[in-house]
Amino acid sequence: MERLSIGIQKSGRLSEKSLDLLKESGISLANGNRKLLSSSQNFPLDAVFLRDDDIPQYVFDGVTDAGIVGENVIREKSHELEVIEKLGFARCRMSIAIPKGVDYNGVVTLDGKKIATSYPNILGSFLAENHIDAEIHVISGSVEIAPGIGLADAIFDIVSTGSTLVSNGLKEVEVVLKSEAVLVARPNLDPVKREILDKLLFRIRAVRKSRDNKYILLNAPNDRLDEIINVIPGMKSPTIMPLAEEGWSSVHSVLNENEFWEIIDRLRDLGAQGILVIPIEKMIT
Ligand code: PRT
Ligand code: ZN
Repeated sequence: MERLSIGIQKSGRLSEKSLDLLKESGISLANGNRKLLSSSQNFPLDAVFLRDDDIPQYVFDGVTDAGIVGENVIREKSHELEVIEKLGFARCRMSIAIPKGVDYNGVVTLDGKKIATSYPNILGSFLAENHIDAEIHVISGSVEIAPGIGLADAIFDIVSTGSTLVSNGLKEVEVVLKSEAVLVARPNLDPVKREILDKLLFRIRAVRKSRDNKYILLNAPNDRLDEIINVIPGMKSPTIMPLAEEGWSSVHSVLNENEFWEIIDRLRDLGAQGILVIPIEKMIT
């Protein structure tokens, strides 16, 4: 029986959310002790636990068939991998930052400067595209301290909240890349593995969709029913059932997380009562 192997970060910012996603997709992994490899008993998938930087190469070489890794790492390693799906977690940006007291007048400010980074390829392409001649100084950790100790004039690194930059006296001046975790696969997987990957993808999409949506139940006075239904987008159209109490109906539908509070407020204004909001476990549309 063919199985699909997938590279997962062994420990770090991606590990837990990657495993959660597989778990919510109904794929059990015996992973108590984080061995190198864990085989699922209920889905033809083997998880291989790796350093995130190694995942693109492993997938490219066919050591694993697929992987979950940050787009930033994929771009830096520049292998020909197929990005199957963006996964919506580990969001960050890759930016250039300079000491906060230094004036910035666009990318030309970087001409002739020394920039410290662990991502020389992404930075190199950005500088080349903008015809900037700067020196790239590769360091592997704690890039943010480089300007403070006189090692570089600027840095290029991952930014999330920006607090690391602030606490090192730096300001973000160019966002070069936005990144999030992605599911990647080797191009030209054999058809059986491709089929397993498609099944996995179908489940991942159902899980992600359900996370974005809530099931809503409410009681509506019949004379405002049309207005209330207009406010609720729903998957198709809402389910409406008469209540035992004369003149009232029960309305069931699905709401997107993003528009949730606004819609709830409008529903209350229209006289909706007994509003219940329930998480959706899986959503297949
Ligand atoms: O051991 P291994 O090599 O597997 O892990 P790692 O240490 O290389 O990576 P890890 O676990 O730190 O990050 C994995 C991936 O998470 C990265 O490749 C990014 O795609 C993503 N990610 C998301 C981040 C951040 N957010 C993040 N904030 N990776 C790193 N950071 C660091 C950043 O380097 C900087 O030092 O956090 C600091 C900035 O954070 P703020 O919030 O202060 O701006
Ligand atoms: Zn790493």
